[in-house]
Amino acid sequence: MFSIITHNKNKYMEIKKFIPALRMVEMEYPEIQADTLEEVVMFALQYLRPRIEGNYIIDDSGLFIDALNGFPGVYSAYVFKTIGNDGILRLLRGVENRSATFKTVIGLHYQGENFLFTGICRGSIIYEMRGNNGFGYDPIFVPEGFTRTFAEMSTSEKNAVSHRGNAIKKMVEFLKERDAI
Ligand code: ITT
Repeated sequence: MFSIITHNKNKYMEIKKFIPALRMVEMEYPEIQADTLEEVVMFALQYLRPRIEGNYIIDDSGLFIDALNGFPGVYSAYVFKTIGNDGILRLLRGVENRSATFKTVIGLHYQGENFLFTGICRGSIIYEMRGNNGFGYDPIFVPEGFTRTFAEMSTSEKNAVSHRGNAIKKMVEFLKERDAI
């Protein structure tokens, strides 16, 4: 049995495509202020250990914009809540370098031990919002080699190239090697 601890239904639906038996648990956990997603995830995994039965996963992701020296990065959730996609587009007004990287760190607690799996997706921030699928920064992000935003893709199309998809594929390989799924 695997649980994902999150409040984000979209995230759950993306990961469930790879692990159909996954269960969503909406429990609060502290997201510490740290310089890396890895530290945030490690702290949360340890915090949850006495509070969750069985194997569980958490996902912490962020959008790192080159021209903003990696901002919003570890602050992506707060920035999305405060200034949103409109705010990011405003910050990038007149900026030519639109390159950005999405990164996901998945923390897995499996049979008493913690493991991290990382995935990235390079791409660029476009000049307006496009598409209604997905969530968060999806309407302003076009992955490298594509012309559509993540918000203009199906969940399967996004999973094939996304930061989260890349992290999950590593975790799935790990679990298959152990006959866990
Ligand atoms: P949790 O309950 O799992 O923490 P969250 O939505 O707060 O859900 P994160 O902290 O991982 O998730 O995400 C940081 C921000 O980045 C948040 O505003 C998300 O909407 C956004 N984000 C994360 N993954 C994304 C993706 O695949 N596409 C677009 N935006 C994403």
